[in-house]
Amino acid sequence: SIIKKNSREFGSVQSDIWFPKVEDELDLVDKTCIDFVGKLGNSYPGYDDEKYMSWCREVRSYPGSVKIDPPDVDYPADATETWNMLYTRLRDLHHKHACKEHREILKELEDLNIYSPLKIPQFSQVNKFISGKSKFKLVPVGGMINPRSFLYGLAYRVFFCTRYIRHKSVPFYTPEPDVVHEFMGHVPMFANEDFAQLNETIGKKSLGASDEVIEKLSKIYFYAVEFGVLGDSFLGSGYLGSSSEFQYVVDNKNLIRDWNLNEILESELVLSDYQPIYYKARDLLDLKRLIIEGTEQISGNL
Ligand code: TIH
Ligand code: FE2
Repeated sequence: SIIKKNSREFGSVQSDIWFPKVEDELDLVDKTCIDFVGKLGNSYPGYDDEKYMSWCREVRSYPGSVKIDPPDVDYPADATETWNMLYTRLRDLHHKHACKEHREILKELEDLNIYSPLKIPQFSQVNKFISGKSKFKLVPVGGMINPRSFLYGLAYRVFFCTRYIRHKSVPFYTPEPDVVHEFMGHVPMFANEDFAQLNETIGKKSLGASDEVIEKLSKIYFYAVEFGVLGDSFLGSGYLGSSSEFQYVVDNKNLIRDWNLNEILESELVLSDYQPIYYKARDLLDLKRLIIEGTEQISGNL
């Protein structure tokens, strides 16, 4: 189905670095992804499972566009089984520990039968739901896309999103984003307008920004959205989709510190293991305020 185009345009932003001035130009961004298969070689989970690897290659290669939803993915039985097993484990953790905004939307998605342990959600249905709530939409990419392009998407309320699933042999933690991470971690919060604004704020500051500012924005995004904590409940999509890291952070509250921009900007991102430190805000509005202030500070507008 053709999806509604948003009316954002950023033609007045001045920079020598190319960036999309209107939403359609998001189709022209560099879609280069981290090559985890190349990096890990035969220790990549599923490396010897030829059927799985060729299925993943095909799903990854679909050229996504902001103009149209992709056709539904045909998930093999193995994939749905992995989803079912992880969904069942995660749902329990979510009920107990996820922040209330996330929990409420997950319930709504289940009531509408968009989410179920029995089938992996499809972009067509999810986009209809979240675009009706916050105008955010998912656009498919082949893996963990480079940070600049990823942030450019957020400025237009576009979330570049993967569609393959981790291999069944190593299900509880993966360094790579996949449908479990996206749908159990990220997607529900896009139905929340404050969260949408928080993401859009980070995205707008990235348009035509220097590499240095992109790196700082990526760190803010990472510690807020991927691994953030709200008071004593949990928001970060990085662990909300990983049953092992979710349990780990719940059991290790001593690792959670108050939000500290300077510390965050000095830290190195950990992409392939549990986080050594997590940062918390009081609640979602507090986090949004911290993001607005933080992003203004680093892009020199304060
Ligand atoms: N580690 C996460 C998981 O197992 O679901 C995946 C990712 C977190 C952050 C980026 S990808
Ligand atoms: Fe993510």
